[in-house]
Amino acid sequence: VDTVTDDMRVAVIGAGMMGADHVRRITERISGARVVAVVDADAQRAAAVADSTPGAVARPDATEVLADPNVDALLIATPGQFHESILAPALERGLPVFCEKPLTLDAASSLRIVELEQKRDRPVVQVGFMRRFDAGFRRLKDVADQGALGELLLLHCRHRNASSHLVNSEALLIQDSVVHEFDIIAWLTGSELATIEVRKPRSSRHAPDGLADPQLVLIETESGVIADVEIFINARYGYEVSTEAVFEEGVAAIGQPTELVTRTSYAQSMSIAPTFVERFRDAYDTQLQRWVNAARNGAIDGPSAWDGYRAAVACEAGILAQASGERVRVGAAPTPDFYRNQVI
Ligand code: ISE
Repeated sequence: VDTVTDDMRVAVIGAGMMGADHVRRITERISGARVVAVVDADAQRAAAVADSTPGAVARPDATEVLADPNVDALLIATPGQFHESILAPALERGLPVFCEKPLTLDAASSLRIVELEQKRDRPVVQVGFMRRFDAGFRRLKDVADQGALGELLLLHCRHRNASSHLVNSEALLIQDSVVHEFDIIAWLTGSELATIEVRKPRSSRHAPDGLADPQLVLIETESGVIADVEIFINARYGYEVSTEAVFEEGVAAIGQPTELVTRTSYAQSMSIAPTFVERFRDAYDTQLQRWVNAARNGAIDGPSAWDGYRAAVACEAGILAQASGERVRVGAAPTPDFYRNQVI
């Protein structure tokens, strides 16, 4: 940490939508950390973010910040295909890391990361599955854990984006978007995922070439819960992540856009978030504050690289299911003890 301000000095790698949002969050909304470097291959983008962040400099690549003794921690917000090449040297150096999802794009590279991490004395990589910090998802998890409505049987999940220009392939739809459901369903049910099947209805005319949108992903857990996930990333009307959970003695629903209801001109309307940045803003804040607090002590307080690995295994199965139309088994390795006492 900075001996004068006592702040953890963070280098943010990737200055796109999420990277820039995290820089603002660290600078303006949470405590105990400040951004000292912003790295992006696009020099203008890095400069634009660094210039509006007191004390931060722009850098063209991660090599320098990885070796800089004045950098205490990393936040990785580049696209997933670049994560491994930053995570590996960060782990060698033992830097605390917050890594946006997905950890990596496939199971083999995620496995390499968790193997490298296990050479350290405890987990140091926290993965950005921010839904686990969302008030609604946490309440749903409490209902499931406390058994107030009996056993959980079914989940109906909707995941809609108004439009998504970055997700433009079948695989990326799974790795970038459905990866959240793989994580949250395993977390909510406290069970490993067992099988995945993907069905494609007729596609929207707003879907990009080569991508069927929407798609229906059916996920069965080892505990026998079935989740149907509608993923629709060109839904046009706004951003919606909502879930209805069916229990033996009732249902519980979260994520309905009810924050602001207006009545005017003989009509009633509710505001809907335009993107995940607004919808999950509080969850992102809580997630990062908890990471900063933990990382200052060399620990994590949230989803681990193992959760990232498990999600990567599910993504591989999901991509196979998407291409084949078959129901595909998800075969993650058993959780090592190293990752067992992570309670989130
Ligand atoms: C994006 O990368 C996210 O992580 C969002 O949460 C998700 O809703 C969106 O579909 C992804 O593209």
